[in-house]
Amino acid sequence: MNEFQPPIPESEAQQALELERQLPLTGWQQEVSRSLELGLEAAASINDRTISTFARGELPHYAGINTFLKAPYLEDIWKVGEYDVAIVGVPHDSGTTYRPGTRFGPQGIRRISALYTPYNFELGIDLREQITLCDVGDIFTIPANNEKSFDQISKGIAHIFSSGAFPIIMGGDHSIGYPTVRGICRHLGDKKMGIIHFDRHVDTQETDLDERMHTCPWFHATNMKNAPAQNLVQLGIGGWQVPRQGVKICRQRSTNILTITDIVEKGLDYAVEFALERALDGTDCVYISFDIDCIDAGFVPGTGWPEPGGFMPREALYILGKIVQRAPICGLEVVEVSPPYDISDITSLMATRVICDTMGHLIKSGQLPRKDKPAYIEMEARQESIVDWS
Ligand SMILES: [Mn+2]
Repeated sequence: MNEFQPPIPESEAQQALELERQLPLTGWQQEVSRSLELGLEAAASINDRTISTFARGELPHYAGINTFLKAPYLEDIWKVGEYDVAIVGVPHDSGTTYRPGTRFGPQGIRRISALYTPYNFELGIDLREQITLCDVGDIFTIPANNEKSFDQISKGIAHIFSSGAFPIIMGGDHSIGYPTVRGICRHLGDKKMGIIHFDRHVDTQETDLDERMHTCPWFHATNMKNAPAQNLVQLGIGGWQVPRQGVKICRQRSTNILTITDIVEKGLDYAVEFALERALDGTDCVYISFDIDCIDAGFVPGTGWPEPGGFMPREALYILGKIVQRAPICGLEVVEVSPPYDISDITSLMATRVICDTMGHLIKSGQLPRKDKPAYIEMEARQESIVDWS
């Protein structure tokens, strides 16, 4: 052995230092050239000649127009299939039963996402160098009408999903979980999805306050043949806000629940195995529905129904990351961020972290960038027998 060979990396940190070396800088260089071309070269007194007069890229972080991670705003939705990942906002809070404000969730998440760079140290990935990302803006929701909003959401998500771009949905309250899943199911043909649901609440009752509210998405989603209830995994459930009528449905339909104590006592890796085993049993892909209130209320004050005793952020992020690395993921939604109740944007920041971590792990697992459209996507829309929302 050559005595000058570097030692085998022993820690994640050492590996991370090496991984960074292998990342290209092409995307960054293109961004600089584009900024100088479109935004004028900087004033003569500026020594760093990569700086432009008008901010046109990542820097400075406090400047610029707030798309998610300052990704290009894709106004022409017909071109969404040209991107690996499409971020879409669903500003909807007509399904809330206590604190509203999630209609401002997409804005809040976009705003604080400006704090992030596209590079992650531990993963050794750089979104700017490895995938194409766009922000398609928001779904046109109809305030005070859940059902019309659901139709709009399903139609929008079906369009993004069938294009082949990986859909990342920024809610919005959790009532959107039904129409987002319905949009994906339209293009699953005979294939099936498992749903992995991070939450303190079961969200499985048929109606609440006489409507399909944010306590109800999984009752309706698991009525669809593409999303069986036995493949619904519910992680972090517990506390004093779980409606008994929802618990009854979980029992009847045999959903798969772990409490925080289950996960703490049996371990995070047990939770990962449990989730993968149940969500992938007989299915072709996994949809992740991440309710920000699954995290302990101390970390996420800006949410509709905060509940103490939830996940520590690193626990939830660990489980999420392992699941994304090992399952074919068909979409992600992050819901229940309510900026009017937030403090220092920390709830929105948690949502940003969930979204960025998911993209990072999708890259690590080889699911992104998308070379081919995943086999579970059917271009031909399956006709809904229950309701036509096209
Ligand atoms: Mn919840």
